[in-house]
Amino acid sequence: MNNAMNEALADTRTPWGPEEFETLLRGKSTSYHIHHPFHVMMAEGKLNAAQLRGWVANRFYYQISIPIKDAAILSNCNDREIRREWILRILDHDGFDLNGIHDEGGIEAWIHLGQAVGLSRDDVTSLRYVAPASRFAVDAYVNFARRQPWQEAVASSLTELFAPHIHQQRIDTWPEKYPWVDPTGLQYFKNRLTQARRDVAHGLKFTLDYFSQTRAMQERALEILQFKLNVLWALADAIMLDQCNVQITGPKT
Ligand code: AHQ
Repeated sequence: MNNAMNEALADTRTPWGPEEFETLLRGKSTSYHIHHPFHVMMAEGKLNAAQLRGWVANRFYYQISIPIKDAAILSNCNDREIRREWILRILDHDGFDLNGIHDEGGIEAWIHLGQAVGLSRDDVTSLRYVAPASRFAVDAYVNFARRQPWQEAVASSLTELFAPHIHQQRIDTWPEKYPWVDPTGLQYFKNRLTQARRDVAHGLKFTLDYFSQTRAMQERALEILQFKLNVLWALADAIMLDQCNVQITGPKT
């Protein structure tokens, strides 16, 4: 356990009750990237085809980094019960063949989203269209999970408290705003509606319990959530800058 965590454990102030702590966590929804100008433009149908393609191509780097992030948490976590739950997140993204059940996984579904908006598989998987600042934002999240105590990395995943809203918004708006997009590409967002809710049920229960040992630890959990909200906001900044300056015409290598 690092020094910051030890100091937080020593705090003698009365912690917030679970309801108040959860309300404070959920109150950070105002910083969620659904409010970012780029996502507002997307929901309003104001992105052109190249900008929508650019978003899908850039976000692929986030998608392939999630299982790496989750594997970092597993490698730091000495609690078998937590690992039994957390490993499901890797299977959700990488897919699996288990006891005759095949699941292509979310990374493959995101490649299909790329094809649905007119990118080739290679356009997406080559990462040639991922802006440097997009990589920087995503790498900050993966390195946080590698270096911080696994309990803190669990708390950082709680931006997914707000994810069902943005997934549903895309499912609801793209068919009308972007009718040229093959609707089967939206399957990724549909899958996340249930997966995110399962993830949040587990991550929130753990966070409300573990970080309620002291008020300082609860304040640390809010700080961690704000860090991850900033990661998502910075990723949207990167994509917006990338897509407002340069259309997808040439590789970024
Ligand atoms: O597709 C997303 C996803 O698989 C995850 C995992 C989770 C995490 O571990 O941090 N967060 C997350 C998110 C996904 N999609 C984002 C979006 O806007 O499509 C939202 C993001 C999140 O809210 O953290």
